[in-house]
Amino acid sequence: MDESVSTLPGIQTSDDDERIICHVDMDCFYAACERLRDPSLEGVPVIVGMGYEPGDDGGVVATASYEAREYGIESAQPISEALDNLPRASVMPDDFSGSVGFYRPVDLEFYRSISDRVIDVLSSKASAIRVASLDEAYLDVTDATEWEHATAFASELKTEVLDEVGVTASVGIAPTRGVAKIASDHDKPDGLTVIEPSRVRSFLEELPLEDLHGVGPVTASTLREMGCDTIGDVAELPPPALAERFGDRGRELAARARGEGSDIVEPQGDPKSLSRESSLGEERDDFVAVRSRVADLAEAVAARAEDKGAQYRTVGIKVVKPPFDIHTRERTFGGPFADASLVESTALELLDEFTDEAIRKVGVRVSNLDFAADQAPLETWSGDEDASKDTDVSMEFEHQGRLTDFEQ
Ligand code: DCP
Ligand code: MG
Repeated sequence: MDESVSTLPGIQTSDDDERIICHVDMDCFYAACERLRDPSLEGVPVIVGMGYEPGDDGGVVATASYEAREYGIESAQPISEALDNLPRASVMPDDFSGSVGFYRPVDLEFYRSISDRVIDVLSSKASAIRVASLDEAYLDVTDATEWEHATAFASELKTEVLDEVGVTASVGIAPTRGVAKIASDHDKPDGLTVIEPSRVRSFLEELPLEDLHGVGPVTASTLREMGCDTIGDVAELPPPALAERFGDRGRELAARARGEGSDIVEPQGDPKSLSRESSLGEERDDFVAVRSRVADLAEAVAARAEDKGAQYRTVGIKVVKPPFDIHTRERTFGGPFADASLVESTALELLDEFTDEAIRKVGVRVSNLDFAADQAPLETWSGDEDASKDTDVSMEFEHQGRLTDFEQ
């Protein structure tokens, strides 16, 4: 809980609620990258080998496309074994027919460049992102969606990654990182699985033991000896029995099997923006109350920026009108500053456009953050009309459920 917020009365932030965590994992990532470079590989078995040289049979399989997996080819398998299952194609992919595979050596630099582009897309959708590997990231999307819109949110995220980068992602949304990861894997490839808080236990119940993070073949066989066939069986075991068998790890397994786990997405590096938002109840039709809420949020955001030692150049607001129409407005100043009253007055001016409209949620954001520079003297930008501009980005948020770039 952010102290600077808890001290301000009347503000309920999403920190008080259950968080919405999204896990994104690209499908057969290295093979998907090879297909970007050579579209004729679309639809045919592709095998990417680590330590593999074209025409040779050394190295191991880094990944195989789903077509190749049907021939029993999987990550970490020696290339020589893969070649036994699926001989090397001697034709161009365009002339492909029959049971042959297209083998390619790993090109990490290229895959990294594709990964960066995917991460850029994902970053614009989340208030926090943790990149777990080249093809995998956790996103905190609590402020960007709501449970009832989570499926549409995930679907748009997938479409945007596909449109902008050209690769498919599987997405899982759940209240914890662990369950979100299981969810993204649940329906691969091109998967989309949303597990709302009330469904976590029933979702996990029937899944095989190996779906639980930290359970490999050895742990799975020990659990089977203890009478467990599913994750649900592990959740039912008395925790002391697990602790006796596995020590501290046993307690962790028990918690994971019950769907308990962290919902904190700890971002790498400095955030790109800081924002606070808040749902309105009774006061949604009372514009004086809406203004007062925005003023409180502005104060909270400025305090948070001060805590983090951040200055900002841009102040923005987000207004959500029923049922789910998101509008953002922002103003960028000529130099970085840190001034709570200017955040407040700017946010309130931007809000004026929505005077007396029904509003269900409001937010305030500062962006264009600067963590190093000393504060520029006020005169370098204040009152300088040319240096400040209103940016109307509402067009981006026209249709219902459209995601906002508000919480970058
Ligand atoms: N990788 C690797 N060696 C492994 C496993 C993976 O080099 N033993 C690389 C190749 C993968 C990438 O990491 O493309 C991502 O790993 P994943 O486990 O996510 O596997 P994929 O993305 O290939 O397939 P999936 O569709 O199952 O996610
Ligand atoms: Mg993957």
